Amino acid sequence: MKKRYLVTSALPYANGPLHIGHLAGAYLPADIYVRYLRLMGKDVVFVCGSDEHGAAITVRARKEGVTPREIVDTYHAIIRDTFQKIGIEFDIYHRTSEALHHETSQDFFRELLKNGQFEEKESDQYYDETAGQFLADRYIIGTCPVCSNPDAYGDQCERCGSTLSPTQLINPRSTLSGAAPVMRPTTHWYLKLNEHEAWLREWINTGTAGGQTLHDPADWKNHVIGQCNSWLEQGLQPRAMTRDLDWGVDVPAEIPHSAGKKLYVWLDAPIGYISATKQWAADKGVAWEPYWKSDDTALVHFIGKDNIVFHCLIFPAILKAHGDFILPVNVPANQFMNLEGNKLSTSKNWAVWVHEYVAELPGREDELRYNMIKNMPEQRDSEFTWKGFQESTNTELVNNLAGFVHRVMVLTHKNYGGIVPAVDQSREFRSGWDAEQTGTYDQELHQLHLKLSEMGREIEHFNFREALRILMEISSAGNALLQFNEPWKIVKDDPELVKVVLNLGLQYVAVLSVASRPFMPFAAARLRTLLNLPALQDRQEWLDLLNDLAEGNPVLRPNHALNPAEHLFGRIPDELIEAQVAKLQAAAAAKAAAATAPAEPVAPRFEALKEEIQYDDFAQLDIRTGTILEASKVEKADKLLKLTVDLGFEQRTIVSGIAQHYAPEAVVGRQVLVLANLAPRKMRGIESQGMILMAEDAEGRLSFVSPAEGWPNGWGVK
Ligand code: B3M
Ligand code: ZN
Repeated sequence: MKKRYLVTSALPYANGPLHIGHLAGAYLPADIYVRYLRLMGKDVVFVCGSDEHGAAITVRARKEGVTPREIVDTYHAIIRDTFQKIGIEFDIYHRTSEALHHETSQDFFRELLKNGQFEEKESDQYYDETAGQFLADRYIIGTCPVCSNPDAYGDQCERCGSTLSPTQLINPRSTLSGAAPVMRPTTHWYLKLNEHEAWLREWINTGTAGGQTLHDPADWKNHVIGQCNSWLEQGLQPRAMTRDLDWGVDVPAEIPHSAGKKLYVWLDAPIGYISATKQWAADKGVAWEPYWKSDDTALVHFIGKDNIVFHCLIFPAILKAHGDFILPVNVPANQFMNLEGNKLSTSKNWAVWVHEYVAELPGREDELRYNMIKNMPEQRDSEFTWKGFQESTNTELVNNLAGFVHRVMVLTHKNYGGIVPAVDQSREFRSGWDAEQTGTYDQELHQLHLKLSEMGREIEHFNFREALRILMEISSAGNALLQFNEPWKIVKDDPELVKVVLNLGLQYVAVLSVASRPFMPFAAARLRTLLNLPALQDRQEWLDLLNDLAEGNPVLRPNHALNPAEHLFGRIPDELIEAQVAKLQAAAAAKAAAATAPAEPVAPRFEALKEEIQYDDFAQLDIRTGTILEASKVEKADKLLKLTVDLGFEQRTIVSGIAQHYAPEAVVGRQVLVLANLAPRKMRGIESQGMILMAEDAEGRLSFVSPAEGWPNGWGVK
């Protein structure tokens, strides 16, 4: 094992809530791994955050008739709270819209450019003349050349699953205006991925890079290596790392031709892991560099299978191209989880939403976690069913685990007043691990040690299903220990044997109270309370337990007083399951009905009218016609342009928040309306003498309001 760990989970797009597929794919496995590492006393940082850029966000904003900012603010908060409620414990949950992230990814861009990693290339891309903008792949729909679906997207056909490029679409049209897009030349920066192909191939297949062995490929999942190799076989092509968009991280302003260009979301998002680490370190007052630049750190990316090439080929190429960053030691991607016989689908509303689950089944977070881990799609796709959820809860958690814990606790209270009995360690009994075998106290502790180490090894190898199985095996063996020895029958005849069996049973429970924490942190905490043991603090308690068991030391000492017995889990009744299945079907049916209904034009969301004013209030505003003579970006303020405006009788300096909508060169010569009697104010050290009037729509787009062409400057607006 390494000294230090930096663990990441894929940054969820802040364009919708989380469903169980997300949870099972990239978050639960990471959470288990991290909790285990902490219990082993490792230095580990677990980072995640919202991915707030890219077409995923702007498409959603358009659909809802709100700004991208409103979308990311809403879903960032929902997602962050959902993680917290379901017990996914990041050290930091950051966001890619933070200034620190913009700066970090811009620095990466500069460094890559400086290192000669980019080529600037002109190409023709679809442009919507009505909307006045280049079209991201998602903004173009047309007929799929493979299956003739009339509504295929520029990057993918959702009906037949083909990966497409916009030029393959038949009769393409813009989703912005409905118009047929035209081809226009545009320049972008392309990462020369072809130059990284050779070392990536070697690294993926042998774990060696630059003559150094970095990992053992046998530890990587076959499907991960397989997907990488199928990409590598096709040959890596230079890939555009910038886009013509109005939402995202700006290409640094000092770079020529950067106006209106944003970083490609798959360049900025993974760098989000680094920004998050930086923020965490700054908050803690420690250095972030060791987590990203030191060979004794293990970097592990948890993701779903649709993100494999980005994390195993493109991001490593970016890290290498930058220089002095480490590469991931593993990318244990999961496959997909299906739901009740069908693919999980946001667009069809076929999903179990985690925020709804925690609201509707409060206190049952671990039951969901348990079922997800038991069915985790580690090597192949798996399936969630409500029936299966009910069964795993009722038979495994209630009957096996909770039943065992309750029986030992109740028997100890009944016979020994809730005090751990002292035992004669030489007594033999029937072992819970094998009905045919006699056991001794020492042997049982030894067996617990073996099982606990086995669990740890499985977790270290990302075999979480297997680790959970062993956890339940310990509980089953505890039950068998009671069943085979029947302490309730012999308490009169052989009290010494009863003491041994109950004392041991309690040691099992104590082991479970530590070993269950990575999987079911809430139940683990309840177990600690039942046993009257201190809450786990992630201070190497798993490691200490291993050492104690190896030395034959019981965890609970004789005379330790327990708390009253309580049920650890409650049964899931049929009604609850039936209601959830009905809800799922109703939601999907409603969605399907809405999709086939004739499309209603989306009513724009107009702002509410402001309070009524009198003419005199208006007459106080002195609005004049003017022309912009000069324009430049304001340093370190990505929203501001500094303008010189001619008002006919004088020239004014005006700082205007339009930089994200207009490049400086595009506004020079524009005729505008100026609020000329607004009190001057300083912005970024520049005195702004007035305000340019702009129209703003629901998406936050801005437009100049101009007088008729050729109108003279300096005249009033009434
Ligand atoms: N936002 C894509 C996804 O949710 C994504 C991952 C970014 S990880 C750097 O599939
Ligand atoms: Zn198709």
